[in-house]
Amino acid sequence: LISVNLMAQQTGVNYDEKEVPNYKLPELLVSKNGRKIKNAKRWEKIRRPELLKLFEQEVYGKIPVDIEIDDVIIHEAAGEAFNGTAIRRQVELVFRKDDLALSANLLIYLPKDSDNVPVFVGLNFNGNHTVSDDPDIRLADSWVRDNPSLGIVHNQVTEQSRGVASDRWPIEEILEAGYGIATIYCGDIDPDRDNFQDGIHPFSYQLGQFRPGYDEWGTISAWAWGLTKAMDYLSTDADVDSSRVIVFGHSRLGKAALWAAALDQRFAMCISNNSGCMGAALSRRQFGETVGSITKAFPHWFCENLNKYASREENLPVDQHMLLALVAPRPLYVTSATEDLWADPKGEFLSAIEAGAVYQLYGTEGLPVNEMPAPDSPVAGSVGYHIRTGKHDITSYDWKQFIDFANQQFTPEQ
Ligand code: GTR
Repeated sequence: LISVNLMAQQTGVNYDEKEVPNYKLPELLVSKNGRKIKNAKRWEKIRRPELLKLFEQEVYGKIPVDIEIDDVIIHEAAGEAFNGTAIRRQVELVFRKDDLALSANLLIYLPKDSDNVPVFVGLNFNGNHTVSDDPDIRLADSWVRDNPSLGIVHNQVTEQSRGVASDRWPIEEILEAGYGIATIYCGDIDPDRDNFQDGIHPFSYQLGQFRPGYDEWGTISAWAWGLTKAMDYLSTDADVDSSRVIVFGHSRLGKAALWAAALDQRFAMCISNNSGCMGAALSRRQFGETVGSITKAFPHWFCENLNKYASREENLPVDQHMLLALVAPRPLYVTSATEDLWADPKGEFLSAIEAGAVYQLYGTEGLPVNEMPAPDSPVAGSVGYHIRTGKHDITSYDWKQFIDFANQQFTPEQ
């Protein structure tokens, strides 16, 4: 708490519920020309496309070109993993345009001897080889932010970083529960730095263009695009049940997961873990991270248009409950953590509540509560939520809830 208060003093960040401004959310179920959206059909025909477009133009930036997978290189089709209980598949997705080439390396684990497997898919922060101690995972070779304590210097990983994120990836538990898991290093798609000459962005440039247009893709849109390409591959993989692919992500990668689920309705379910500002949290609350602070610290994440709303959240034509609503009617799970005030837990919860209005158009309940549940007490309808005790992170506790939620949603009712 002391450090949180200090931070608030130093930077003018608000962590006081009493200082949350009075705000009015933009109407989820009224169209641009004032029409009330009363059923799922109108939502799909009128309001959903309007909102998708607003998020494209004003927040994440539209993906300006269709880029298809040009080549699939199977480095390993069915390597033995986890003492023979699972198979490991390593697939390089290659994209080409003129003299440009980009490789996204997809690592997949599937329970051994099963078919039609539902799969969790999400990006990772520092390379596929960080998610497990498994010595056979190929090392990332794209740009990675330096981190000498992990042996990452000159923006290249070494063996030293193998398995460093394994706490966040309880792969054996996931496999035991009957799910597969697939991941790509986010930097394979677009390195997480304010540079538009690397990653996938140059594939969309006209001659003489050096950065995306003001309404074109930032890094989060690029990552979301990468997730849709993972989905392209997974839907060709005979061992995967492509009707049960769950897109998930933590923090900045949770923002990307939500945006991917909004853009691509092939994802059957979405999990947002501690995604915070410009993820699940309501921007108008201006609690913790704000549009001003995020666009200053991470100018490359969004389209340039978002800068107009720094300290002007009330002018945003959308708020983040609308992003969550774009996932409907597919199941959605949102998490917060008690010490993750920067991500505004209450704003994440309220946003999930508000999105329920669209789930109701489809005859499901959304979140079945009105009040924020106590820590470590998950609640779930077609929208699920928990606030975990602890800090900004994704833990085995979180994963256990995701698995329970997926089991619940994927089991046909008797
Ligand atoms: C923070 C950023 C958050 C969140 C987080 C993360 O620095 O302000 O929006 O994305 O990084 O990705 O861990």
